[in-house]
Amino acid sequence: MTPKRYLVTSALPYANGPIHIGHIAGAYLPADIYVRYLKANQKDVAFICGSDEHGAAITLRAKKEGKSPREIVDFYHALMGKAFADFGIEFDEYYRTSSADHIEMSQSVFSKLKEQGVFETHTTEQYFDEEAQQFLADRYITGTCPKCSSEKAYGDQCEKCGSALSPTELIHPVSTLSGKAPVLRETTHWYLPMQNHSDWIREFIEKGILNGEVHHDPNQWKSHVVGQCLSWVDGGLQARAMTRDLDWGVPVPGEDGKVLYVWLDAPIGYITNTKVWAEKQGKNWEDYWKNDDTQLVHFIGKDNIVFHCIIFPIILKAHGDFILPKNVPANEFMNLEGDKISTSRNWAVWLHEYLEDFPNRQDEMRYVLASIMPEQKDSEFTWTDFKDRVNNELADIVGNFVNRVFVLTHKYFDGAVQSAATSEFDHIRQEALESFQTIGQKIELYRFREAQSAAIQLARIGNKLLTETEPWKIYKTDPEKTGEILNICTQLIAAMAIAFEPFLPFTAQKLKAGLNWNGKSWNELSSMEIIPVGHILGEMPILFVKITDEEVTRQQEKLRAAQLSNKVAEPVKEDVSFETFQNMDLRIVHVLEAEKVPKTKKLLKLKIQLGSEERTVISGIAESYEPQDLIGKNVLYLANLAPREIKGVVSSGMILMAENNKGELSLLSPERPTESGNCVR
Ligand code: B3M
Ligand code: ZN
Repeated sequence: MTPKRYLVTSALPYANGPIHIGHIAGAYLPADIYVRYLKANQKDVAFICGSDEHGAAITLRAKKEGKSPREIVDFYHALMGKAFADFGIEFDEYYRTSSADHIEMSQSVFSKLKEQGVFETHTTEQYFDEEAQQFLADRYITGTCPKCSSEKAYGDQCEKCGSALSPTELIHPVSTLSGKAPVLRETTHWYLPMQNHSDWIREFIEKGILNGEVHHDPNQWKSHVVGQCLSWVDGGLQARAMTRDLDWGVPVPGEDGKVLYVWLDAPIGYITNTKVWAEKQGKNWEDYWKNDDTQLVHFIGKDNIVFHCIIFPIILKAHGDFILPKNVPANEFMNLEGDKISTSRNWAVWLHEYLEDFPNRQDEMRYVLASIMPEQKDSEFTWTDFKDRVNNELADIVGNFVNRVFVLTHKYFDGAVQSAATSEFDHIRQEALESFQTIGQKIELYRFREAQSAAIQLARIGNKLLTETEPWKIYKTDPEKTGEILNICTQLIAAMAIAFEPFLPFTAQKLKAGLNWNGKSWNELSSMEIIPVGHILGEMPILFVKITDEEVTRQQEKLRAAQLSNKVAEPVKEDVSFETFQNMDLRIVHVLEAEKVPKTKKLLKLKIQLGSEERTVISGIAESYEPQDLIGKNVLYLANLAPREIKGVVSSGMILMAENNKGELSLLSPERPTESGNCVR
């Protein structure tokens, strides 16, 4: 069934920081390409996004900057909206979840769910920060992950191993507000009993069946998306709280001091923002959300899969009025110069800064990001690769081809398109048409890398023709054939002007302007006779200026400088007396033996020498050192830490280590020869 209309969404970015190129490659550029293609084919499309302005992401940022949540969201909403627009990501609506429209929409969805008995209420004990007088959910609480032992797990998720967590599962929980250990207190919340929905969710994901009918083709979904969803369902769905004890968020109707869980209100933002858009357009928003002949597609990054493929679909279906997504083509992650992109570590290329540093060069970045889009697995952006792709592909292939055709046509024929009446170049026409068709097919399969590469193929075909026929050599003897070759090349440029629109919209405009031609819509291109004989070409500007080595170095240096300036040391703990310090018995000890502790990843068992005494100590350094690297070293040791039993071994004292930002450990050794057992003071 061909859809009557399309509703395309991109994840609503948190309004707590600027947009970086990882976001763009993940959820915004693929959606923009898809939508531009649909619009070029005159489809009825709504492209919906907006800022996600609730949740701990916002309030914690506000606290850090000493501002109110309102100030934070106002600032970043404006910054992100402008960066998207300047980069040519053309949403039909970019609205906000702190708006009155959204509060009304989410409250009405919540109330209907509540009336229909979709939720359960549970009174449970939850962590509470007595100093901050606040319950601690989600990012308000950190601790050790029960699954992978990462010490930086949040109350909702461990970023290291990806497990979904609840605060009470954390080992050694700590409040991110006060840094203190929290206490337990009773509170009542509305829960979504997801376990009651596992059967139909499994059928929906695995077979594409909804209410006993075919809903979508599950083979068109990416395998990593289906895999992640099924492993959630297999792991057993659980009741999940849909409300929070906070004061920033959508108020729970009729309840003081409680707001909706941000992951309940944020996806409803897609509905609010569609309604806001439709009303401005004089359209009926309900056609987009309540009609089965609408194709709903969510573009997101892989960390949002469970919310869009399991939790939100449960909400939509339980509500009863709404359609479910036909596809969720989530992307994996794009890394940057060998490391994970991170807002908190300031390891990112910020979109608004790219636009300042490279004015009017949106398409260069769009091109590179689409070329390395993490469609099936993680990928990596580096500035040297950026330079290579822009220079060798955009400038040398696309720019050079277009330039040669314009120069020659102006030189030999005063810019007039000549006739191409023979069938000598039919194979070129054929090849070009096939490439053109491939673009559409690949876009419809969400394979944007291959689609863009098919678009560039049009220029490759043209370059090859020029190289093989060398029209500049035959003009004197065969001007007719020269004219014919340039005609074919001009038709290729016209095809590029259409085909580039989804990927390189700024270049597509320049091509049309240079061709002196308004363009045609996608589906009008059925032959390679696009520009009529006798048509006069205009002037074509240089399409792509090469990226210099200096520009690359400047960007690399900028990255490292930003990361350093961002480095804020952990706050220093409260003062202690000299006596307290003196109570710690610090020594230099000699490592005699080292071996791995079986069935653990992190632990080594060391035998150390302290003067004439030998001791055993378990140390969590196995991820940073091999046992043989330690033997024979003199290291810093806390000798009077009370012995503890770890994995059945009594461990005495503790080896002291320094930790870097990546969690790698470094032993501390004396600078000059020092005997084992010597004191440190
Ligand atoms: N704001 C999470 C994120 O930015 C979240 C997406 C909401 S989509 C409804 O990764
Ligand atoms: Zn973990």
